[in-house]
Amino acid sequence: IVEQPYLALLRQILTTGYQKTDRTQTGTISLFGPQMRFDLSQGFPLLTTKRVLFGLIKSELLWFLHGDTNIRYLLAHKNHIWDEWAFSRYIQSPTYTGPDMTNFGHRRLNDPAFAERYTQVHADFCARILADDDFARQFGDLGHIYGYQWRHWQTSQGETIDQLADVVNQIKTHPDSRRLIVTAWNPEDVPNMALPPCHTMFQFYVADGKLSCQLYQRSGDMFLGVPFNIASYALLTHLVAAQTGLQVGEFVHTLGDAHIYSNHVAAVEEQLSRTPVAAPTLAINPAVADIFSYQMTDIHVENYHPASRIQAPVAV
Ligand code: DHF
Ligand code: TMP
Repeated sequence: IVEQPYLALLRQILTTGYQKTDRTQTGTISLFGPQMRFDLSQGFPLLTTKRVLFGLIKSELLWFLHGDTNIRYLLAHKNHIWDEWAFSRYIQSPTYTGPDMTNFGHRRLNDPAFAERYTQVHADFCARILADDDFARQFGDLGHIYGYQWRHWQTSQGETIDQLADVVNQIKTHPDSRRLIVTAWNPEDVPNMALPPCHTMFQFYVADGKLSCQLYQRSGDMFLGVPFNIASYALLTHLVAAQTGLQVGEFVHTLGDAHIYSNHVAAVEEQLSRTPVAAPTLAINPAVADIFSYQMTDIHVENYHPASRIQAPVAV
């Protein structure tokens, strides 16, 4: 069962994790430095113990690959997973004159009247990002996050490094290289990001005609973010393998602070009570010329038979 390492880590954190306070004031149980390994030849690691919306993972990864950091592209694909971090910048700006949205992450959970106001202001915000170019430029952008660092890393000499194009070329020309690395963690630039990168750096490895990838993730929200991160890097590994004429090997997922938020514990217990089934498979259009040209319709999961969704609030 492909998702077994994920389920085992959830159990391990529940039983042996440390109680920790955190930036979002939610509270977590957490362990440091665990590792999960997924053999991509055994199936695509999209969880079956809850439905994970693959369309959101696909559009987020294509957004990174395009070097885009503006949520407008995500909204155009009905993807709202990054809204809160753009919204939070907007409501703190002088331009915003609507009802007080301070601390909206917690208040929308505890105060139904506020939640209703938030829903309206948030919907208006998204509609305006889509409709108004200037507004989108000003408030849709999350700053120098993944897409920017992967494709447009700025050097001290004023040059731009396309880390992703470089690494794909290196895999083709020097598959034995031990320097097949892409990093999103740019210490100088961290203050210019809506959220400092959680998936901070990844490395490729080629052996026996197979491409493997290891990710170092400094901070992992085990219930919400990590299922996305696993599927996203598995998909990236498949795309890079397709572009370099390799088969897929393993995805190795190493985490720093791996945590379950206190308000996700019941959801995690529900998920762990379920029995996983066979993983789906991935189908990619083989005719796409380069890693940057994939469109939504070029990528599909097949034979995905998950249990029902389990929803839980994201900590802002
Ligand atoms: N902050 C926190 N606290 N946790 C995160 O996982 C996280 N992830 C971010 C940005 N900030 C974060 C980007 N990735 C969801 C999944 C991934 C993600 C952000 C949010 C999420 O809420 N997933 C829901 C469905 C969302 C929907 O339907 O719109 C899920 O049930 O998987
Ligand atoms: P932090 O910056 O205080 O670590 O908060 C970031 C939170 O977001 C933390 O719970 C980890 C989570 N996260 C993921 O798990 N995966 C992701 O891809 C992103 C962007 C965030």
